[in-house]
Amino acid sequence: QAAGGYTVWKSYSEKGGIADQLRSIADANKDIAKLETIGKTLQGKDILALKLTKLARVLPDGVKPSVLYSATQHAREWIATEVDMRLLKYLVANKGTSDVGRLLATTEVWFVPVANPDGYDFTFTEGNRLWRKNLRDNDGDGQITGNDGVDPNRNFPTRWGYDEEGSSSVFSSETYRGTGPASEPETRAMDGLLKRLRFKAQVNYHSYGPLLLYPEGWQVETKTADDPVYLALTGTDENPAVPGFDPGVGAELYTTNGETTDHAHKAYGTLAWTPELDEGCDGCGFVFPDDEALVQAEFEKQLPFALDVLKSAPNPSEPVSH
Ligand code: 0X9
Ligand code: ZN
Repeated sequence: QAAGGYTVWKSYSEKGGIADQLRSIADANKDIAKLETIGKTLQGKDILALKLTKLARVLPDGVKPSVLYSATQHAREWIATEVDMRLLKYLVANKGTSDVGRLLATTEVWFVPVANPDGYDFTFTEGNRLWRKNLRDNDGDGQITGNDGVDPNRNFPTRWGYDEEGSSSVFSSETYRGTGPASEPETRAMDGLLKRLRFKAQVNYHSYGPLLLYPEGWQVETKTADDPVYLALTGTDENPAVPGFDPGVGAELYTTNGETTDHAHKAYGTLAWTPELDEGCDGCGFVFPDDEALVQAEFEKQLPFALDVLKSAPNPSEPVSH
């Protein structure tokens, strides 16, 4: 895998990359970490999920209230993976403190820092920095071109293919939905985890915003908008849970169907958010700067909301907010 040359960014599969980092964290923290493969990509890469909780390897999965922090369904949204990894590293580093210790005693914290490893690695190769989708060879010509890839955030079963506005039937579209619900192995891996764990909450990091979106995304007229639990954790326009972020129902931005958080919410009753992280500079868009201080600042900005969601997981009807 061609990669390297960056200060901050690491591909999934390079030496010392995200997959290696997840393996090292799990090996070095056997008391609180368990790594598992939740599926394989089209190219056969392991899609890794890490469970962080006290007695991670002794207790069965899902015995405590569980929260999933997932990232980078869209290959080019590198800041999402970095924020997710820094949250994991923060909890590990602070496992001995009373605050984090209590969270690890009472909840399970799950991480899928790269939901689309094939696509993510592809963006580290020359000329492919802005690739979004997975690496499905739609037209079967044996190469990856503009006709290829399925949007992992349009391939979920809930409202899959509901209309042509919220996803596309055209191979070359950035929102191509695939040939059927959960046609992609990356979707089945994530859906399998969502179904098995029935998470209290999912935070599915994307970029770029700054926005803090929640279901439902397929149409504007949904009652989720008035759900007091969503409102309490998301905050208001005046006082958003993430400073400077615009909170709202996903569909108000634009409609989507077959989208992950709609599926988590509708199929499994999970409270689910899509933070659209900052671009890092005016006009940077999907290319967040390779700058340690800016990346760390973005993580620190996200941390209070991420922790509020975790603290609220045991009793979501009485949400905690910082
Ligand atoms: O289009 C998406 O999948 C997400 N935006 S991104 O720029 N990261 O691709 C937004 C999904 C959130 N839901 C809705 N907007 N309905
Ligand atoms: Zn995205």
